[in-house]
Amino acid sequence: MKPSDYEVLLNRHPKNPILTAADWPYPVHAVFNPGATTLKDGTTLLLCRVEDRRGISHLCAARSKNGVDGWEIDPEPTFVSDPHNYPDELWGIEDPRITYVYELEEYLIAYTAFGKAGPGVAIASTKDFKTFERFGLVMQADDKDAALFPRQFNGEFALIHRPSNDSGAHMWLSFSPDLHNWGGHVIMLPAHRGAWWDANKIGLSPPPIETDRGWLVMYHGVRHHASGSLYRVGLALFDKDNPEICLLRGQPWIFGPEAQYEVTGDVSHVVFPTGYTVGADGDTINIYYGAADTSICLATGSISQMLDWLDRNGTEGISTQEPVPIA
Ligand code: BMA
Repeated sequence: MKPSDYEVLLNRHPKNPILTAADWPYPVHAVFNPGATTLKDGTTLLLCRVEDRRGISHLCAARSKNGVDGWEIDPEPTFVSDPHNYPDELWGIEDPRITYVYELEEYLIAYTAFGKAGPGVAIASTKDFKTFERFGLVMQADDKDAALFPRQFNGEFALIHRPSNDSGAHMWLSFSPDLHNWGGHVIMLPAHRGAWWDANKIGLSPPPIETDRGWLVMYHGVRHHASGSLYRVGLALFDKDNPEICLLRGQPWIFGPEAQYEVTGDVSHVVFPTGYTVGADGDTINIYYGAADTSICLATGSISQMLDWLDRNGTEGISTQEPVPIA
């Protein structure tokens, strides 16, 4: 390692991109930003965001024994918007994040519903990724980048989400006794200000990762510059029993667009992780991400190495700066 080399936490799979529009069993424009989970029989399931050739997104399941190749993709869209009954889904559904909730013994999917008011957060549940029950819109527009925790806190479900409002675009936490009624809204992690890679606009990446030391949270930061937006990924750790408490926040980003399939595409310079699976050793983590809003990629890391990196590269506390409105 040269002195100038930085520590690599996520290693890109040599077969990237592992899924593209060309793999689909029906005509689509792009596939990206997949939710991910491991089914009971060990199969990796990706619930992919699929943008059709009108620009409207739906979700489609792809299953693989090894999580890398041999994908079996549903022959038709798996979960589509229902604008007749849910007008908030008029222009499609996007960016699903899957959480297996132990108390319910089912999967909850938090996704972006795109309607006339803008993007909002909706929830659906499923046991088999074949039939789905909708809870409808739970966070009004403008809000996205949401996922549920797999456990309850003091008898309540908890949702991470990212409203954009006069106070900025920060990560928030909300709580609910029944998944329908939400309250107790608090800022979980504010965007930095100024020149930081995660200044002004941040959002959750995959759902929170449960570790012995607390909730490991990957989040994206959006740097706006003259030629567009640059999406990179950072790390933070939150208290196991009270996820409002940020224990450590990494200073540098850990993963950014570098490969050709990340720097060119429909939206260049975007890496956008939305799902993960954990290997049988309990430490290997497979991160599934959208590359340039065009394809689906895989990068692999180690949870213990990420925690160790946070010890060396993180600062304590929620933020060194107060959030301010975005100009
Ligand atoms: C975000 C979301 C993602 C998208 C990203 C980059 O706001 O809409 O779906 O991947 O922008 O375009």
